[in-house]
Amino acid sequence: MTEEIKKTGVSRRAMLGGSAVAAGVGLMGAAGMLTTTAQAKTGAMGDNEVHPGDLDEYYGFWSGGQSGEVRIVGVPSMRELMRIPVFNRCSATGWGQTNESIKILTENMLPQEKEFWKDKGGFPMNGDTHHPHMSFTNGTYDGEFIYVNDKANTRVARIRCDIMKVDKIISIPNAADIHGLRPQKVPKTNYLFANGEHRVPLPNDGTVLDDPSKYHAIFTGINAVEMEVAWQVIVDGNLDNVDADYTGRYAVATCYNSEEGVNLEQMTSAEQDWVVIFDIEAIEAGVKAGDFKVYDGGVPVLDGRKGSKYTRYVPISTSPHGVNAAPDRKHIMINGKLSPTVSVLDVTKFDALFKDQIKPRGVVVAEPELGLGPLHTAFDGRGNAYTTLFLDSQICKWNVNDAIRKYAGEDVDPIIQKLDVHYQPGHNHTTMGETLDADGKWLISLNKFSKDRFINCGPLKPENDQLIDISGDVMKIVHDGPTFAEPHDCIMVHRSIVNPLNTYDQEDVMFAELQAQAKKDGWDDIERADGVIRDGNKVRVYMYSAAPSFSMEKFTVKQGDEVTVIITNIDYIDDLTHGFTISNYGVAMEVGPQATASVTFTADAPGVHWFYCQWFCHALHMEMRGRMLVEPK
Ligand code: RUQ
Ligand code: CUA
Repeated sequence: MTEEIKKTGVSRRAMLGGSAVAAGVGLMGAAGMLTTTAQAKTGAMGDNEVHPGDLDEYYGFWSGGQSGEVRIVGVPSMRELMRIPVFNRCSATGWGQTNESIKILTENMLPQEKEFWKDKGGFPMNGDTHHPHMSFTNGTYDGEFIYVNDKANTRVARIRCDIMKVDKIISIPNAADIHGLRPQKVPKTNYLFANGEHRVPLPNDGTVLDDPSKYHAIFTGINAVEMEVAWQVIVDGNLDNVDADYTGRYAVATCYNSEEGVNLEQMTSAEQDWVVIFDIEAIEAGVKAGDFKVYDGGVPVLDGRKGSKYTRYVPISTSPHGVNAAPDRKHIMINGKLSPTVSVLDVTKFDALFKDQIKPRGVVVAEPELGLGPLHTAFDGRGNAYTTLFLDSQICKWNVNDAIRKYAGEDVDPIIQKLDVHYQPGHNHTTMGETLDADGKWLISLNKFSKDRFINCGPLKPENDQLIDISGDVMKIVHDGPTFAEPHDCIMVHRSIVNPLNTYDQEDVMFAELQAQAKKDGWDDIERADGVIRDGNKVRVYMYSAAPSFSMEKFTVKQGDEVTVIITNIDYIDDLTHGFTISNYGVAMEVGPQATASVTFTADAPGVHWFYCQWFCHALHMEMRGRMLVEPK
């Protein structure tokens, strides 16, 4: 037993200091380990090692930044487990190439976007993901969906957590460049709140150009169930980050450009910017009452500029950035960025603010000075907050109640510890910290610069995601995790909440269209669809795959035919993914166990073209191939 305790790292300090309960849990964990192998052996002070064969305790969902993807990272091991293509083109899975993914990428484009992309491949192939967030029920994660923004092309996507694939992508009309994105937390995620960061004319059709006074920033409420824009609100200034409260009634967004400037000097000239508080019920009532205009996309656009009943503007020192609702249900942190402060708003005062019973600044109940460049704040569920200090390259741990007492005039120092991180942190996150179940075990600091922390890979350096143990009284860095382009933000979700499938369900809606087509083409069961259907110059090639072969060893088409290959993987065991690549045709896709996938291309090049399975699936995987014979015209 002593040996086990040492391995899990239940330290003498944890045993003796403050938390007998924590030590008890640690011991239970150690005892449990003797009988179970496949469980997380971590969580005790300072030990993030997940031994070979053991599993992580948390799913981390990481934004992939300019790569346009979302990644799954095991926490605390910090092992990258999977990449989910979202707005990017993925060579491994065929995302952006299969008919199924192209449908998702294009079906909700705006008419003018369709027109713009018509001769450019049909849709953008880049994205800039910042903020992945899971759907909530009653203030905590429910394991259903991950939502993520695309700042580069003004879109929002949804990932299904049962298969870890995107099922919806929508374009946001009227707004420019979605940055802040947060789900409603209570009673459940009915809305996603999305900030259009940059101000543009409304409509942005060229009638207004170099006249910034006519530009607008747009706050969007998305119906998260249907994935449709429900309404939009015009605001003064621009919009940066957003969070929803724990009553379900309000959302709060930061504004860093109250000057409405278009260059750096103008944007930072005022001493005061603000946060905008949105009253969701009032907005819904305004929509019902018809108090809106319609521009692009046929969605109601309400006027939420100063003086509107839908919003309140709370002055905050210049250029606030992150917005973080605390798990105490009551406080929302506004991170100062150019001001060394975090402003603490009290949500229970918002009703009075909207009734004009108090002044806007009356909702501020603390404003501790923490250090230079506060960007984002995380929580441990024990009353402490952790704020990234970008310029100081530190995490500042502080006590929320002490900050409130100090603001009220008491002589207390809310700052508990400052920890150097490496370097320039943006977001930070705690395990379950954006929910009511914040458990205070781990903190991640997503550092923008890694400089000297890794061997030199050339002028472009990785970011550095540092894992920090916050389970004890003192923060301690336990791991440096290099990452590529650029995880602005992440969440860490206890693994008990996320339950993905091991194989696809053949009845899944995502296969419905292919199944209907197969029926029309004469097969009752797509699992047995095997043959070539010609329809003018359109050719549909059906086959199924079972390791190590495709049901079809060759098929023949004519040069110029539009060929659709539809493959069902009838293997039903875990981890048996096949693929379909046609050489020198730029065609490749993943076909997961029990999945059907399809790809369409024009058979321009005559001759013999081998197709092969590109996911190693069997000892005879190299032999899993066949020929496409293209007859010349
Ligand atoms: S926001 S740190 Cu999108 Cu801070 Cu990047
Ligand atoms: Cu099937 Cu490789």
